[in-house]
Amino acid sequence: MKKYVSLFIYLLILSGCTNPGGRSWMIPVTIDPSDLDYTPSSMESFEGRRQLLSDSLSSGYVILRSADQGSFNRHEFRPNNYFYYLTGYTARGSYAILGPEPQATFTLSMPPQSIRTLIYEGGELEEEELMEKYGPDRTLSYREIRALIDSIAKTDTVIYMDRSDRTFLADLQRMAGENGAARFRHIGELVDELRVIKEPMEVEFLQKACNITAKALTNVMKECRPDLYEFQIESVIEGTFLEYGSAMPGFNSIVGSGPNSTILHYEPNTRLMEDGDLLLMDIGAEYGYYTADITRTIPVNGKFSPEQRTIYQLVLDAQLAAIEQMKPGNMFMDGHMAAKEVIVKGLTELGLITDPASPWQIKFYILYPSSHYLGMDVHDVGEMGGSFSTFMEQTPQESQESRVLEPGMVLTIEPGLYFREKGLEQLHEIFGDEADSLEIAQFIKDVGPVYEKYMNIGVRIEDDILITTGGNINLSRYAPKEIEDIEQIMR
Ligand SMILES: [Mn+2]
Repeated sequence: MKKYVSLFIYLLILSGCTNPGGRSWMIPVTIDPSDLDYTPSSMESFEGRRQLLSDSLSSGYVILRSADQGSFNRHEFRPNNYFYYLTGYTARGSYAILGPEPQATFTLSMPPQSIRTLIYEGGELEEEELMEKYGPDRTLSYREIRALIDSIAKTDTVIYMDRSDRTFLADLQRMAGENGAARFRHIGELVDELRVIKEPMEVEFLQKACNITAKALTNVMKECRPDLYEFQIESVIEGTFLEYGSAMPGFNSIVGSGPNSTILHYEPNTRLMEDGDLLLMDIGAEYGYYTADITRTIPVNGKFSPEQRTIYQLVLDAQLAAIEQMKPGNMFMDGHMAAKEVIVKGLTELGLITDPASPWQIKFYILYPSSHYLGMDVHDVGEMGGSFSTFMEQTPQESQESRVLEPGMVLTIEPGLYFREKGLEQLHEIFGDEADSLEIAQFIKDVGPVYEKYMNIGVRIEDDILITTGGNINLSRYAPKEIEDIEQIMR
């Protein structure tokens, strides 16, 4: 029976059903950690990835380890993304080596075991089970694989490893010694392109991560009221994640109210919320090592003020225009450009921009490119066809040099507007090189009285979009974002 339920959900995803479930906001999320089980079909996926990799690994080795520096600031242990992507194995303190053709081999090490680890962490798989489940050509003990890595590092071969794992890089360099000629290159060169196009299994994890996150957001909408602390909202969010089997957030939850809603990466979450505040939540549950990244902005007291409503609707219109552009054949930055056009027009009509052709006036409000890839990393790996600064300088009229969208990509779209209290005062400092001070002074004089009305309003609306052959599917469609829906749930 369960098989058919998940089949049905999958068909729903494939058919691009965007009905958010009607007025009751039924979010299809179940407590079912068995969907994380490592099965023969997931084993095929991991095998397929290693096969693709070995095709491009002409000579040289891939050496990865399951734990990295970055894991230490997580709430719970999780394996290194590259290690997991290629092995499916999640034990702490394990190594994988992929050797070059013709005798391409996949070596996996048993994690170090002692009576102490048995007592504190429990036992790991026996060698036989490891072989059967993860399909390495051979397994080695921790000591044996360290010795093998040491001997490979001392040759003059190319070694692909995760260069963001600084500790392991230093470790390898030390093994190579002063005369070592081994060249350490980033594994991303071989793997990032594979990670850009998501397989059905990856999409299912992302969909579930999004559904759990949507559930958390609607729970907040029901619980939110003035005189709660931001961390109490954070506890509703992360409590919901845990409730549905998400071990931890994919990144630190941003829960900013009032003035904090204007701080892009606000994280302390310690303020007492007041009547009349907006609350901005940029959050993501992680499921099966894939993370959602959804932002919703709501009125703390359940009803948008006229000023909040104006800015909110403008950002929402921009976001909807952007999502329409997210289809195969269009460019990675087309969504951002569409959002930018709507926002610049809206701000001009409101009297917040005096010259819609002025690059610095636009950059004063539009602070970042609105899209990034999403996957195992919240800012997932992969070539976007341009850099932050080139994307920021482009105008909608200019030819866009970002990358063509393809089915299977998952990217976010997150336009926002932030009226920092001291925003206008900072103009000379930010744009002193681009605009002359008389021009800036005139802008402050013209815009100041309007800007004041919107002070401390920060609005960001972020969805996670899967590009399909026919267009796109909004994976975060179950998180309400229309004004009337939010106000109805908060009533
Ligand atoms: Mn994001």
